[in-house]
Amino acid sequence: MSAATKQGFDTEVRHEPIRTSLSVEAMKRAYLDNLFYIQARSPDTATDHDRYMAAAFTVRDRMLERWIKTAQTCKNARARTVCYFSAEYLLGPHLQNNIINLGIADKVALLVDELGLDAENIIAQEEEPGLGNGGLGRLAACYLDSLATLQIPAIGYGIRYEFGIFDQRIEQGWQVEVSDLWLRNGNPWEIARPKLRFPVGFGGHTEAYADDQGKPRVRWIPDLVVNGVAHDTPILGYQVANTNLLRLWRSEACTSFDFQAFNSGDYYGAVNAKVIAENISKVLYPNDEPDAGKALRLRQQYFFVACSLQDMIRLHLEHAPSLDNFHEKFVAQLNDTHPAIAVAELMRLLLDEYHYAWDRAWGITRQTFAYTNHTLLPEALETWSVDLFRQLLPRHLEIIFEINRRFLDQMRIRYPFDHERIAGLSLIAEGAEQRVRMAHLATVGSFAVNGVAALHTDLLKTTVMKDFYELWPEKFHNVTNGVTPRRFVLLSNPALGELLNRVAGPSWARDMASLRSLETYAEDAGFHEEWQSMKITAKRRLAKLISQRTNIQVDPRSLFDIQVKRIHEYKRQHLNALHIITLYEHIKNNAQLDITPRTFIFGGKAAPGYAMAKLMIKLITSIGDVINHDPQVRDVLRVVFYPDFNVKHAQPVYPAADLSEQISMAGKEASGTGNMKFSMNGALTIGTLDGANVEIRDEVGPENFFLFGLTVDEVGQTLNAGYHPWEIYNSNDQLRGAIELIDSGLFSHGDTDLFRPLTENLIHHDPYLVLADYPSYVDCQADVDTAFKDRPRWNRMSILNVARMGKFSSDRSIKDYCDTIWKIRPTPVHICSGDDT
Ligand code: NBG
Repeated sequence: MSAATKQGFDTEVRHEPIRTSLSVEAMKRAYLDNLFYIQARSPDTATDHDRYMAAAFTVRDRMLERWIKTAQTCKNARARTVCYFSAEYLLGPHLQNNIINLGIADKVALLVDELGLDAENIIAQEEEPGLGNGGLGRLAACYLDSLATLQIPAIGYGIRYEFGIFDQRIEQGWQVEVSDLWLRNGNPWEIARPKLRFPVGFGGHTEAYADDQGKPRVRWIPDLVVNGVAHDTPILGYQVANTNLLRLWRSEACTSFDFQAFNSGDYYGAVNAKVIAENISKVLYPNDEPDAGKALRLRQQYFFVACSLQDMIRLHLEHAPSLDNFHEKFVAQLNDTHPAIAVAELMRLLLDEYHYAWDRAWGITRQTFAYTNHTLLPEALETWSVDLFRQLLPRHLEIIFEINRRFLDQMRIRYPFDHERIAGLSLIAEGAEQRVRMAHLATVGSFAVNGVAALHTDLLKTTVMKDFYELWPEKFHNVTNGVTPRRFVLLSNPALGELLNRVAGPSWARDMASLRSLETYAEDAGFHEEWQSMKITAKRRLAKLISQRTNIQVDPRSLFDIQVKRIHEYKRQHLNALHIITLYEHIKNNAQLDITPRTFIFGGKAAPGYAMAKLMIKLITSIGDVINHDPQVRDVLRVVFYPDFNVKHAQPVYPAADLSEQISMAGKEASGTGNMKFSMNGALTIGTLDGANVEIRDEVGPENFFLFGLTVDEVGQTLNAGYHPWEIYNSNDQLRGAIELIDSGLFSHGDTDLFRPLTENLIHHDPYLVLADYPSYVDCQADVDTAFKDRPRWNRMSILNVARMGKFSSDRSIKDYCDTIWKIRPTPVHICSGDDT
């Protein structure tokens, strides 16, 4: 018997039931114990935050055995493991999600009742970890949920930012950024592992030397070394025991003071190194920021990748004698190019630390990584200046140059004299300043590359990655994004969840394809009534939140027309705004008009340095100010900017939507995932043929989707033919009227200049074809108006949307990754204790 078993640490031995049992009685006692022994409070002195902490620890306790057992099971099975490398995870609050995944929601409801707790207030205490910007980070979080649910051995690796995405306040209609102090009250979900730390070097120089056998080697002598300390969060699957690991790294100075500097009286100099080291994991970069001063971001990328690879190697060498088969035990999925430096780092480790020959090292490296591309926007394709690289990561630059040299040598044989093609394939962009192309590094260093929706993957193959696709067609895959129905239906929309449990059976939440059975109710009048009452309940809930958070009163019977996502010109919130102004003018000019009352709801953050996006927010809030106070229109139109859009605030939004705005210029939105969340909750989409909209429309049927706008091909033709937005402006009275109204100062207290940068840009440049798509958008919105008046038709369309959304569960996406890219199979985990009474 091992020492651990004797001491009762072995997980096979039954734990104190109070910490593991799922019975109401045990959980009640555990909650009170935690309140007392962890928070040091009695029930009558506890604050809501104390109650939240006690509840969180009660739930967390019930996950730990599952977590430890998962690690053991996967270790014993020597299971192939996927390591998801992502600089962002937009997890959202944990408490309710874990309750749902544990399958104890009903029991918790009883407990809350028996103890007379206010569940809403307790839940509201949780600060969400906003460790991401938007879709990309949220996708990573959905994938963690599905990986655990599908029982796939997986580790999520990333950065434990001390400050996540900023909180957004709206002051006088403008966005104001407030720092996100998410850790200030403690984080009950994470377990710090102070002993699990790895050194990470920066800067310095490299040296050639001969090893014991006289072989030429290189070593890197960094001039700064920081430590990465592991912080672990358990990720529980839905109604399975499998509980995966999310391991986030926090940076720390290697020694807390430079004593020499300190003794010589340079106190500030002495703490400086500590400050520099700790800055690395200090703050998440908002995307869409201008390039300047992003050296810290490159540091962040290298920092988390270097820690993660060392951790994987440590795990591997616990069982294996060497790294020869590293790539058989691990696959590392690069979530966009942010972790692409991992390719060079693994090469460095294999060459310099483990003394592999180049070809072996390259073989292992290329079979370890797979790369997901998330954008075609040229400004979002990462490149780093060679000079910066040389300063920060001199050894990696050498390795990248060598990878490139060998790669281009092969290409010159394959494409003799095709200099243009070779320059296009090169990992280095030449020009006034040489730059490292991270997407190229990721592509050359991976065994698979994928886009995130069918259209996006096709565009990758034919545009930015064309030469690579021609070279290695078998390397390219499509994996259409998905979202987790646990958080975005069960948790966000409990009424719909219950309805679906009843008509499709409770297994729908892990088998969303089974929702097809809902189709039989599409014409059922009784079911329509239930459907509509579920929707109106969700709309009332959102209306109440809107009133509390913005002081704007909205009518739940009006059509809720919602656009929530990052604010960006390509996403075209201004197209939506122009439509609102058009309706406003119609009503002003024709009081008798029979327009379906609508509430327009916007939400989303603008990057702090993106002036145009911030002006778009100001425009929306300003339109709202005028419309919401105008007695002539306020009964028909309302405009709301719902501040600080994050996961927590998003959850009540999707269930309340009638109409989902997915109106990007075709070819620009790689996939979109909000589009899926809306549709799953019974909203109908008005959208262009962009990203996953294309597939959503294919699934739900064109008759259940409001399509408008130019296609990708038409966008190309329009731009090639020489696009002149002012011609459209001059020839379309409605459009001109709307833009003139903005310029008149009506929405800006007479200030005719405020919105000029926006309107001038539209009239003279309009890079995202807002004006070109405006007529078809307005027409399509008129169809929406008519459809909404025909309630049986609308209900039918809404039901069919939900019934046909199976494809967009992140479970399907993860299955695709497992089958086509990772070649990983489930490893089910079983636990012995934790009675289910
Ligand atoms: C975003 C795309 C979205 C897509 C998400 C997730 C980046 C770089 N890309 O369209 O803009 O849904 O990734 O794949 O954030």
